[in-house]
Amino acid sequence: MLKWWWNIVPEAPARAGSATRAATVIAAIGLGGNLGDPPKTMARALGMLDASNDVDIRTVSRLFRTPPWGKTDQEWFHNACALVETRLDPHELLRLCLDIELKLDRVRSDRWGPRTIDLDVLLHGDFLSDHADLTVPHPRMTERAFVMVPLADIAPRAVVNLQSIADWASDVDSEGIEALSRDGNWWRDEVAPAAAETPA
Ligand code: A4P
Ligand code: MG
Repeated sequence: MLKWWWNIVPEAPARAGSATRAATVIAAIGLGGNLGDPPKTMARALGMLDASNDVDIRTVSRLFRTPPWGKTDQEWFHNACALVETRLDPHELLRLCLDIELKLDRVRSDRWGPRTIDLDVLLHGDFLSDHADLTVPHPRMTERAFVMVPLADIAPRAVVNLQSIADWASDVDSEGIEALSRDGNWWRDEVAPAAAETPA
């Protein structure tokens, strides 16, 4: 438990662009969608992440229904966040997320447009990167209630951009956001163990 907090609340200077392969780190993943059956698709994505040998789901937030942000003329979203323990470096974790999105019929059209599933690497240990292919912390995450409210469920004391996630969550406009589950077990109910899928 302590190790997780150390990993997502860096106490040592972050090394830009570096990550340790051998050790496991805690990463935070944001999930969202507004096409098809988003809770089911998000649950399948979590099941596929957990089925990977290199990723274990540690904690999942409650499931939320959220008003569309950025491009507002589209259906409301479902959103959640998860903390995972992983041996994958940030690039490998992003690749796994993109593979899972493809398997779940993600089609890329408009930026910020409708999607069956979106998996964002929000945080990865103390890794920092501002490269367009992989920006960590995820760009604009602290401005978005659909990220900060679920993330505050599972990592309120983690610090991003000099402020705790709990404080970011109370700063953002969370009007309209509604919790649809009492706890973070919603995804286990959606995916029967027998239907567990592998990512590759
Ligand atoms: N990329 C760079 N860094 C990352 C990262 N940390 N995690 C690159 C994931 N991807 C990252 O992403 C485009 C490329 O960004 C990836 O190929 C990867 O190399 P994308 O998912 O195809 O594009 P996108 O999601 O349309 O754009 P963007 O800017 O990532 O949008 P967001 O930030 O994901 O926002 N409103 C509500 N209520 N709920 C939502 O979930 N989502 C969006 C999309 C807009 N409005 C929303 C929601
Ligand atoms: Mg995205």
